[in-house]
Amino acid sequence: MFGITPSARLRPSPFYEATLTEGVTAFTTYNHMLMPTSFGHPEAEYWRLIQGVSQWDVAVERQVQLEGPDAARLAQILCTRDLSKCQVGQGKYVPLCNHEGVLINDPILLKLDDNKFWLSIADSNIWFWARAIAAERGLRVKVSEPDVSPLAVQGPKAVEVIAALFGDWVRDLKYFWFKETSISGIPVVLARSGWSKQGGFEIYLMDGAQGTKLWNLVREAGKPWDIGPGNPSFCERVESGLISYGGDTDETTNPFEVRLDKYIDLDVADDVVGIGALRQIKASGVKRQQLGVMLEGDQPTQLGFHWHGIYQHGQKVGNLTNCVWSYRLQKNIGFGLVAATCAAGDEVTVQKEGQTLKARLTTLPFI
Ligand code: THG
Repeated sequence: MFGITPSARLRPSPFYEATLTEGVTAFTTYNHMLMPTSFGHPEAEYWRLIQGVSQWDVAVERQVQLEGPDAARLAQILCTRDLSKCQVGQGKYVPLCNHEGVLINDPILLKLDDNKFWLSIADSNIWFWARAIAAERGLRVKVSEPDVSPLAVQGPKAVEVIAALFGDWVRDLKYFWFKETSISGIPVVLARSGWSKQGGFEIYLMDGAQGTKLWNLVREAGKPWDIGPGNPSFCERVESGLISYGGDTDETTNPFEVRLDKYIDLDVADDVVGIGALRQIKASGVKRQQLGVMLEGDQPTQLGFHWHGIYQHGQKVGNLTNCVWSYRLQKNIGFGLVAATCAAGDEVTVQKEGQTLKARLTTLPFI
């Protein structure tokens, strides 16, 4: 294998040193940063998330801060979900679309104040986008990138670790809600969120100089529950049906095609970017949909990471956008972005370098 050369341009996470100490063995790049993807024991790391508690460096989920008298207007103009009832201290999962209704990011929006929001972004440049839209619309808002870096604590025992660190009040925190607080003098935002369906929290570190200190505090507090290092789990998120922007989407994918309908409010104001296009797409009918794909056979298959074709009755009907061996189902599973004429239960084939693999379409999530 090959190495990666860290540089200031590939911005180091405040938890970078701590993850090296933990024995990180692989990274991916995301938002011009490095994110750990393995600590060398993939199956053990998976079961720790499913049965215990795991801590993750997800500083790559950068914050785009909107601040000023028009911050709320800009947030709504950027998001195709109605934010009028969003309260201070509440987070929401919000699709962002371009003018054609194509999904360009799927952040979590945090409302810190009536005039201050964070977009906790997936892997695309929303700083440019927010600044350009704000300037074009003549809005009084400052778009900046604050010194904020999330550390996720995920798994069924996460609540115990977070309660040990912050107190029992965290047990009552509702999903996606958050609170500004501090721990051992480190300023943080504590949110109930995270990119898994195993439950958990995210601690948004607000002082990049204290990453190792925060990492070690969580590590110590988690000892009674056998906490260990991990990362967003490819296997768990596929089993749980969570989409990966840029992995399961391409430059033509709209949010209806990838099951984000419930996060779209077509009756928001006409000045919301992409809403006109989304209304038209909805009216004329969506042409593709996302379904589960379960391959035949019970041995792990390495499919590689580009989109393979999915075929039915000799015709190409779509693409397999990811595929992973499911430890819980003992099957190879993935997401299909397939024609609207396909249905769960249909038999299809996946083409892999001349090989034909039999598969069945399923509903999502798998588990
Ligand atoms: N945490 C933070 N920022 C992030 C992510 C995160 N930014 C990028 C990326 N992840 C955003 N994508 C998602 C996608 C799905 C969810 C969270 C972030 C999620 N979805 C639940 C679901 O689909 O069932 C619940 C959504 C709901 O019902 O409101 O949790 O992980 N800080």
